[in-house]
Order: sequence, then C-alpha cells, then structure tokens
Amino acid sequence: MQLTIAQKIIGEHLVSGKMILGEEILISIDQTLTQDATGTMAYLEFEALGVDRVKTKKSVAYIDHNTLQTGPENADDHLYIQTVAKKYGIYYSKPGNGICHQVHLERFAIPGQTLLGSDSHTPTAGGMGMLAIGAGGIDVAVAMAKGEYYITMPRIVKVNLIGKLNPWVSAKDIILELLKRVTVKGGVGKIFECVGKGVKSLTVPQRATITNMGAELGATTFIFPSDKITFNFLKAQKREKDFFEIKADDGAIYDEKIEIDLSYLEPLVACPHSPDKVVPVSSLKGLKVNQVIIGSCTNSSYDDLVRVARILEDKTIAEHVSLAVAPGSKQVLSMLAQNGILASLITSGARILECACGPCIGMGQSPSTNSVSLRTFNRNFEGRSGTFSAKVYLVSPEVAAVSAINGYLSDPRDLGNPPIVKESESFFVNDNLIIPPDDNPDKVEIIKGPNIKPFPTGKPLSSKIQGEVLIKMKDNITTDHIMPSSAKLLPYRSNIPYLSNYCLTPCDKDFPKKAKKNKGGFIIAGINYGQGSSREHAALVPLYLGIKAVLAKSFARIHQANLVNNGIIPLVFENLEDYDDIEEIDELLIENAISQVKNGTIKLKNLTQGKTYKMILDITLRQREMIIQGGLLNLTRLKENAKE
Ligand code: MIC
Ligand code: SF4
Repeated sequence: MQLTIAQKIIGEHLVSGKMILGEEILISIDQTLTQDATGTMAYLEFEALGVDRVKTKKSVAYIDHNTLQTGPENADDHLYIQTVAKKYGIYYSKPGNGICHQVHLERFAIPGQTLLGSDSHTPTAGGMGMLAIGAGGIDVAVAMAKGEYYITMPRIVKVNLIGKLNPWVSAKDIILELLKRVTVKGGVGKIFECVGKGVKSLTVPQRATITNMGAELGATTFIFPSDKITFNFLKAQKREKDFFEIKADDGAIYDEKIEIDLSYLEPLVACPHSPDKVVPVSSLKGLKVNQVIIGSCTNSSYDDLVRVARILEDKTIAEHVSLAVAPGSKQVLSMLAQNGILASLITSGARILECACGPCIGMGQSPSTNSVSLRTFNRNFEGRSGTFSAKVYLVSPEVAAVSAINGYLSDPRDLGNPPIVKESESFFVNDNLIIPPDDNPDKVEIIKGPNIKPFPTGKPLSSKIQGEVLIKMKDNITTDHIMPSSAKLLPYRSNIPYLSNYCLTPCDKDFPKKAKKNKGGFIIAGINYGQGSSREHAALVPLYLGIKAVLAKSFARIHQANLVNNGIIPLVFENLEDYDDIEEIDELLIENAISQVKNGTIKLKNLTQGKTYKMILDITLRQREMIIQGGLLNLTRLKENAKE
C-alpha cells in the first residue's frame, strides 16, 4: 500500500489501534521536549506519576520563556527543572542556549522519529521530517513516564508546492498564504504534509518556519519529507548519522489536497489580531510603524538573521522606530558574532536581545499605547504583546528589516535585487549549555522554590452537575484570553491559586470573582475555543475555580485535550442556534452525568428558561473514562494500581 510520510511514521510507531480516520490510536514517542513556562507543571505531574526514569530515547528540558528574572520565581523554577532533569534522565538546555524549537531542530530532531512537546509550536521539527506534536504538560509527563501518546488518527492533507519563490518572497509568505486559505480553525484534526517540486527549493530552516505555524492552523502537525537538503543540514550540524530518508510513496492517498504555486506568491502580512487576517504587504504600504521585532521560533535562524543583517548593513533604522532582534539560539548568536555580521545589526540601531522567546510571549519590549508593531513571530492575538491597544502585524524578516529602515510598512521588492545569502555549509557546534542527566539519580536532590505550589487535581464526576453560566464569549477565544501570559504573570506558572485571579479577565475582569463566589459554574464560547498555546494552565485554573463544563460551538485540539485531562467536560452544541439562546446567569443542570458522559450525548437543562439542549461530547471512550475519574492523572494511577 502506498503511504504518506505521516502514515509511514505513525505506522512504524503504532502501539495499538488501527490507522483509520477518526479512530484513537496509541503511538510510541521517541523524544519529548518541555519549556520552562509549561515545564514546571509537567515535571510536577511527572513526579506525581512515581516513575524512576524517562522511558523515551531522548527528553530535553529547555529554559527559554521565563528568562526575565524580576524576582526569584523564574530562577527558582529553572533550578527545579534542572534538578528534576538531572535525576530523571532528561537533558537540560540552560537559559541562554536558545528557543526550544530552534535548538531542537539544530541539535536533536531526527527524521522519521516522533516528538511530543509541551509547546504548541513543537511541529517546527516537522521541517526535519519528524512527526512532532504539541500537547499539554500532563500528556508530555505521561509520554516521558510511559513512552506513549494517544492521538485520534487525523485527516492527511497534501500540500503540493510547485514553482519557485520570487526574490524577496519567503517561507513565511508560504505559511501566511496557507493561513489565509485554511484559517486558524481549518487545520483541526489534520496533518499537513508538503510534497512537490517546490519542496526542493526550501532549506530546512525555511521548512521549519512553515511547519512552526502549523500550530496557527490548529493542525495536529505539519511535516516535510527528509531528503538531500535535510542530509546537508544535519551534516552542517555534524549530525549526519541522524539522517534517515523519508518521503511519501508515489500514489499515496491523501484525504485533502491543496496546491500552492510559489511563483505566484508576494510578500504578505497578517493583520491584527489573528494570524489568518492575511493581505499583501503592497496593499498596506505606507502604514507607519513604531516597533519592529525580529526573532521567535518562527524566524530566528542563522540564515534569517544574516539576510536581515545584509539589509541593515550601512543603514540606520528610522528615527521613530525601535528595532529589537532576538536570535533563536546560542549557535545563531555566536555565528553572527564570529562572522562580524552582528556588528551590522548593532550599528543600524537594533537592540540585541538574549536568545529566548522574549517579546513573543510579552517578556519585555511591550510596544507603546496604540502603536503599530511589526513582528516576524507567529501570533498577534490582542494583548499578547503586553499592550492591549497595540496593533501587531506578522511579516517575514525581509519585510521587517526593510520597514525598520523606512519607518513604514514596505514592500521589499521596491528595492531591486535582494542580498544573496547562501545556505550555511557548516554551523558552529558547541553543546556546552546542554547538561546531560546524571547516571546516579540517587545523588541528585530536587530543589523546589517557595513559589511552587501543589497543582489541583480533578475529583471523580458526580451524578449531578448544576451551576450558573458565568461568561458567554465569541468565536476564536485564545488561551491568551483564558490564561493571560505576560512578564508579570508568567513567573506564577507553578502557582495556580495566584493565576486564578486573572482567568479570562481580558473578556470579563470580574470572571474570577464570579467563579469564586459561585464555587464554579459553566463557560460558554463560540467556534475554536482555546486556540493557540498548549498551556494546560488554561484548564488547570478553571478546574481550580470549580468549572465543571465548557459549552462551545467547537474546540481547538490541544485545549480540548487539556480540559479532558483535567476532568472538565468539553461540550459542543448539536444545534448551533442554542448558543444564541443561553444567557449569562442562566442556571444549567446535567442530570445522571456519569451515564450521560458514558453515552456521549448529553441533555443539558436550562432551568432559568425551562428548555433542554442536546450537547455532543466528541471525545473517545478512554477520554470519557478520564472525565468520570476526574482526569488523566487519576486514570493513569488507577490503571497502574490495577496492574500491581
Ligand atoms: C506560546 O507561544 O503561546 C507559548 C507561550 O509558547 C505557549 C506555551 C505556554 O503558554 O507556555 C505555546 O505555544 O504552547
Ligand atoms: Fe516562544 Fe513565541 Fe515560539 Fe511560543 S511562539 S515558543 S513564546 S518564541
């Protein structure tokens, strides 16, 4: 049988189940990654599973998000993660070594293998031909403990790339084009797979820019074949032994097809406040720009920054523009320094930031009130920059650099020929900031700072669920709305009681108060509820606040899994008009909850209006059992106890 790339990797890793669309399957996980903002919780959960050592081939703990240390909290979390990593067999990438996805691509990703990461942009490693999936912390904890992960067999979408990019058009424009066509909700339940002649014209970092933003499509993951170009990249990283060729068979059958002719693309820009509000840069030419930031896991590779430096060489950025550059890794920054290219960036006026997520997650560089910020990042959700009134536009590094000089959004094609940047034939390899685990775990003491508080765990489902509608929201609510993240809040990722005071406050500043007063209740939302980040805090905090169920028109994949993992019921309206019917403060009731959850269709009574709605519980049998037991941790422990 002719197979696609994803089918081949899934087939090789299948532990149980059948590769039939929509069926739940269990796959083995070769590698995991965590970052610090989700990692502290993931390792607390891992510890709660009571395992001696990780079961994966390689697990890596990165410190890249919470690097602004304005009190002891972040540094305490780093120390906790460092000691846990050493004890349980996990490699530890120190702060300063770079953004997890960039470093993983450089140093660890292996074609044909599986990777589960507690960060939604884990698909970045798909640029290397790896099946790389983002998940909540507890899923990654279980994958470390057991070496396995459940997925629902996704639809596989063939993205046929034909033609070649024109000068000044970049990989970022390919994924922005796809976002324009597919939208932020269009990728749910799908794996995107790039094939076609156009693939050969893209380097591994360019492919990774595309797969990185698979997260913005809501996709399960995004993957490229591994070929000669992959081999050359691995060789340049002194890792040619990790090469494994993988490509789709001729005649492989896909569930959907999309074709993009690269030669038709032009520089694109995603407008505020969604990565799919994409228009040509040429249509917004002249928009005054106050801030430009180049970096993030999407566009911070060495080749990206060399291109930027060449554009900025001998130029000065516009008087009213603040330009910041955050290289993706220590490797990138050291090479820019060694080659002298860093000087062009500094001389032009760029503020060089450490190799970390930084402004992408609101860790500094928040723009001024009502300003326009141009970023090479992947997300431009309202308020994510730390400035609610700012308008963030997403562009390629080329558009960003040219616009920083001009002071207004510029189409780089107006400049004539672009600088020629050759693909790197060798990278500067020095893994001195990657600390291997200890061979003797007993020697290692785990150090937990005072800000690390116990996390809430769900209780087994009761037979009657009753409460008030605490909030009713529109479509496309992001996890940045549910559990905002900023330099002020990120240090509390291991302190759920503190974070609970900010839950859903961008939508209703009184939500935490209402939830606490009512001892929980129901949340109502529109389409694609919970898009964006993998942060399980967007479920742990509602659990802490007593939320029993979320009623939505549809859910984003990772957030739905996080709700279920924490015993919160994700219900979808069978009749979408019922959403219009329900009002805030209506009193809702689910009777015989346990048997209704087992059956998967739920009758929800609106006691205030005297009506009954039909709700769908679109989750697997195993997940229904999880809800009944009060979450994944309870279910895993129960199964382990049954074995003993
Ligand atoms: C993000 O880009 O939103 C983050 C911050 O990397 C998140 C993880 C988190 O919230 O810690 C993600 O993408 O999963
Ligand atoms: Fe970090 Fe931004 Fe990438 Fe998230 S999207 S991992 S915050 S750089």
